[in-house]
Amino acid sequence: EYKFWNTQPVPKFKEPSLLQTTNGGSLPEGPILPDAVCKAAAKAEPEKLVDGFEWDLLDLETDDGMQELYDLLYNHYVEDAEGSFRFNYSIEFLNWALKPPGWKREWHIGVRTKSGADGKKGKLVAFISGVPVTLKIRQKVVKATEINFLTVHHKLRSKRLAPVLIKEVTRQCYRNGIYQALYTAGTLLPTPVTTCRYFHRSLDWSHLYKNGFSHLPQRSTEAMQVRKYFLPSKTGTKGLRPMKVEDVPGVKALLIKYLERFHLKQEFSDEELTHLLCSKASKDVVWAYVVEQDGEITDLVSYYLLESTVLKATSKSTIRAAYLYYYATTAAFSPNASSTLQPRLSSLINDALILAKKDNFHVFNALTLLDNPLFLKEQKFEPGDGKLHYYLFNWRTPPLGGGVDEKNEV
Ligand code: YNC
Ligand code: MG
Repeated sequence: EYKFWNTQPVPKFKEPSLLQTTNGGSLPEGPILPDAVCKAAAKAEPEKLVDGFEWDLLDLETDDGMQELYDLLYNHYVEDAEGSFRFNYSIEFLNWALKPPGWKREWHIGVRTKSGADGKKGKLVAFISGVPVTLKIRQKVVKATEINFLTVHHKLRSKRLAPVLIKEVTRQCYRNGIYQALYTAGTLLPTPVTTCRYFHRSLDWSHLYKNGFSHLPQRSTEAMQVRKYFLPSKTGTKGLRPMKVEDVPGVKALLIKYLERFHLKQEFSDEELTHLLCSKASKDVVWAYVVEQDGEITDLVSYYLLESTVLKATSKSTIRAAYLYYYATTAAFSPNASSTLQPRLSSLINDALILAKKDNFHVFNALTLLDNPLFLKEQKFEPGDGKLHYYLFNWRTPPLGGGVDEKNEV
């Protein structure tokens, strides 16, 4: 069990430090391995791959490089447990996600079959990526990497290539002076800092039903289901409009203040927030809206587009899903927040549903994080099968709370 992960600087399941609150455990919050130890461990060269394969840093500034990565993920990236759907990250999405301010080519790591006698590059068969991120974990600010898009070609599965990729991205982080990482996975590994459940809100129930994503509940009819998820064509919040670059300072102040209550969050510069919410790169990937009242930004809501391929469809079919992304509202800071936050958020999310429906999204997804449990039920989100575990690499902290195991369970 966990032959690889047991060798890595991650907390063991149920180690004393994680029970700090109950037994006053002795291990301190912070790095598991000191920076100097990591630095010394980082060799100058990557581990040698088995015969027939070689390392290659992808060039994601060229269309060919992007297309190659897109094709690998399209055919081999994350599927649901039944193998009915597979994420279809668009080239625009990958361009946005993998090249935020400060991105490094050394963190776009590919494995290829060896180039032929003609010198032509071999086929891309595996990938792992990292992007720079500044985290605030409780009171500590930590420069880290966000690891994502770990993929191994179906034919090379269960051959222990994943640990080799993880060790290589770790080496590349250590050599760049980064000793911590954040990552999420549907797979349970030692040891999540929190676990969230996915919730889904149908926007086009008929499409979801036809493609095997939604089921017809007993004692319901197709017409009843469609009616249940009906949405008006106009949004309700006064002053709601698309976010502009000029809104960045106001949105940043609002978002930072809103996120204060949570134990794990990202910190961003103006440049980073612009990239994430309203840049050339985020166009056709992220939809961000603000509410402006008397020249002040009082609310933010955003979502991103991620399609899934319907694998069991007879003809090419996709599900266009909106994923709830950053949001914030001044209602959270009001002295009577306990009564104003819930209704404000619920109407803000209802507007997001209306806007997404207009843009032909089929479903709206959200996790049980932030204040989401306050509106999920009222806005007709239903729990899915999937869970998402959040992990920190080389950082020890007591469980962060939130997620499915706590008050956030809906
Ligand atoms: C996973 N998702 O437990 P043990 S999420 C991490 N994340 O190790 P093999 C994973 N580890 O148990 P396969 C993992 N899935 O023996 C499996 N593992 O200790 C562990 N799927 O390796 C597993 N993408 O090569 C086991 O397995 C070992 O051929 C087995 O490859 C796995 O991006 C995988 O779901 C996931 O392409 C690549 O199944 C493959 O099965 C695949 O024999 C479809 O590996 C796509 C998919 C995962 C999406 C993601 C986050 C990845 C985080 C990686 C960890 C980063 C650590 C921080 C590094 C930077 C440090 C600094 C600073
Ligand atoms: Mg393998």
